[in-house]
Amino acid sequence: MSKITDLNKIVENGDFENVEAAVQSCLDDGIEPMDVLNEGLVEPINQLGEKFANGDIFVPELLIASRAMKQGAAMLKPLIVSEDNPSMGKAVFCTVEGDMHDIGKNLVVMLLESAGFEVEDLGMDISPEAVVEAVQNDESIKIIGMSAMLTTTMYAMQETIEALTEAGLRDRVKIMVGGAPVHEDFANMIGADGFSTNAPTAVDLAEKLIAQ
Ligand code: B12
Repeated sequence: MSKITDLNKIVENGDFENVEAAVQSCLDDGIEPMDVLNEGLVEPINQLGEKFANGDIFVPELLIASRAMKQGAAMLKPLIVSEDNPSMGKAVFCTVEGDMHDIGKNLVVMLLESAGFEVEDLGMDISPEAVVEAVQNDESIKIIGMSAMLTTTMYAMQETIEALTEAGLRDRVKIMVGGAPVHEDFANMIGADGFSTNAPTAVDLAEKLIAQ
């Protein structure tokens, strides 16, 4: 079995005690940190998503696998995010109110940081008011990124944009949105400035928005 397959199994089983050793073993074999992240850690989460959708596994299994994935990703972060990148600009990111999915958001944040953006990560289940407060408190914030993974919580993005408009802050920032249920028509409908489907294209989008 390859080292990546070993790591896949460890994440799938939520075996957080062994995840760091398995990540290290991949790195020792010369596998690039980004490949360890995508193929070793994210891929098993995607596969578990299919099993979850089919009713073959349930929330607890997803939760423990997610924890193992996050532990491995935390170990890779210093290898992916360079500290001495020139600043491309400041962004604030969150998963919207009511939503506890943060794996995708964390990946986008990690790649933005590696591309030279400074990112304030507010976390998950973040209210529109908290986003408004973060923008009010820091004039250097140029981009807001919002993630939603549930069809029920994606409308919290719209509420957040409305709250920013009411606070007179909408024109000061560019707003990008993403997450599995989010699509371009929805992004346009709620008045976002951009949308993308994955972390690398999210970086391209942020660079485009900051240049506008
Ligand atoms: C892991 C997971 C969980 C974990 C989350 C752990 C965590 N800390 O994140 C836990 C167990 C907590 C969970 C809970 C629930 N979940 Co869940 N979960 C998933 C699962 C399997 C994977 C999500 C994931 O991490 N994918 C991997 C990452 C890398 O991909 P991603 O999130 O899509 O992110 C990428 C892009 O979307 C994009 N992106 C993401 N954010 C942003 C932001 C910006 C600005 C941009 C530009 C791009 C961008 O870039 C990312 C990187 O490439 C999905 C299935 C799926 N196929 O998505 C279900 C899924 C999202 N969950 C679902 C459900 C139903 C639930 C629960 C309601 C289950 C329950 N009965 O309790 C709860 C809800 C809890 C809540 N209030 O949020 C459904 C949603 C259905 C729907 N239509 O709304 C899904 C689709 C599963 C399914 N098929 O039924 N879940």
